[in-house]
Amino acid sequence: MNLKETSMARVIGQHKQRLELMTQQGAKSGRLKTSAFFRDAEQEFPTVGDWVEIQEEGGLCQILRILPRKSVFYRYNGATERSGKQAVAANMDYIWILTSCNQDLNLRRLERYTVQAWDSGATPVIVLTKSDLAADAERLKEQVGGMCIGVDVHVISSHTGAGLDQLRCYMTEGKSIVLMGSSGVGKSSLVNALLGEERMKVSEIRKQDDKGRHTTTHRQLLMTDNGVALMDTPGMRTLALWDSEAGVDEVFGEVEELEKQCRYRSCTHQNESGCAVREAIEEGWLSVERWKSYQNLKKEAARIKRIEKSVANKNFRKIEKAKYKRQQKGERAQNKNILDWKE
Ligand SMILES: Nc1nc2c(ncn2[C@@H]2O[C@H](COP(=O)(O)OP(=O)(O)OP(=O)(O)O)[C@@H](O)[C@H]2O)c(=O)[nH]1
Ligand SMILES: [Mg+2]
Ligand SMILES: [Zn+2]
Repeated sequence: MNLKETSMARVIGQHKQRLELMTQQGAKSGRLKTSAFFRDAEQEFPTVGDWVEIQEEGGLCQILRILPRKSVFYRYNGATERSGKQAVAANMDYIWILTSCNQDLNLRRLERYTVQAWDSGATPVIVLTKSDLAADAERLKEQVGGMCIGVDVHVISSHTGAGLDQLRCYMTEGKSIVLMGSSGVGKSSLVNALLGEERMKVSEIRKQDDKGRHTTTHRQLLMTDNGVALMDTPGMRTLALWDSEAGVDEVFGEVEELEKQCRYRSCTHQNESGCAVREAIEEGWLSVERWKSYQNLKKEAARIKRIEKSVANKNFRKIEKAKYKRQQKGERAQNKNILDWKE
């Protein structure tokens, strides 16, 4: 039995194997306890924002387990993750999806983020940054609002401070907020503006194409004076969805409703008569882009579901194999005992 005292800590940063923790005694380094995390292929690792149980040993914190999460933002990252999915942020209340007014507005990318955000269990909020550079920020806001029904949209500038008060409404004690969006949209600038100090490094975007320089390289959780956790993240190049069928339904509710109104249940929306989808497109209610985006994301969600199943099967087989091996070993040991007894 283990009688050493354990305590709770929050993961505030991640640097390969080493995790940065906020403990009751301040910031400390932590490592995963091997027997708790590396025996079972299905065991997930902690991510930034996670609450964990730790045990201190000679100044080093050993992480024993992840406490239950109230939300988790996953993305598909089959290239590096053993389970295919990567937990990017845990226990967030809000996911601020940033896009800048001076770049081409990419509604499809916003949809993708919003889908995945709804699926995480946190509430998505869209933040249009750099309003000081936009000729007509309000029109952009309308355009975005029309696409993301049920999601709050705010227009802000970290340089002039415009709109920041709207964001402070989300920042009540105990809340956790993660900032996401492409490199250069101004995530770190916004974190600094809200903290009132230059905590995160910021750098100029490239003149030739307005793209960012991937200045922030780690996810980092920072605390404000009034007890709010703000997470800065590196700009993601791509966001591949993970298990987001429910999120797709949430973001494309009106398209799903249309599909239900087609005359035929199995309508392919190609050239059947009484197709509500085609009608809506012809009448201008539904844009072709949004319809295509819906189909793409739906397909992608289904594909990921298949991958998820096959990963689960593979893990299941691995576990069964290990169980079988242990059983055999046990039997051998038992046989040996019998022999011992006979002798
Ligand atoms: N004009 C204007 N520029 C801004 C604003 N916010 C950020 N910027 C500029 O945009 C550039 C990129 O800002 P960052 O905060 O580094 O962007 P980021 O999203 O953190 O980028 P990565 O860390 O690379 O993902 C910098 O030159 C900022 O000064 C704003 O409100 N107005
Ligand atoms: Mg940054
Ligand atoms: Zn149809």
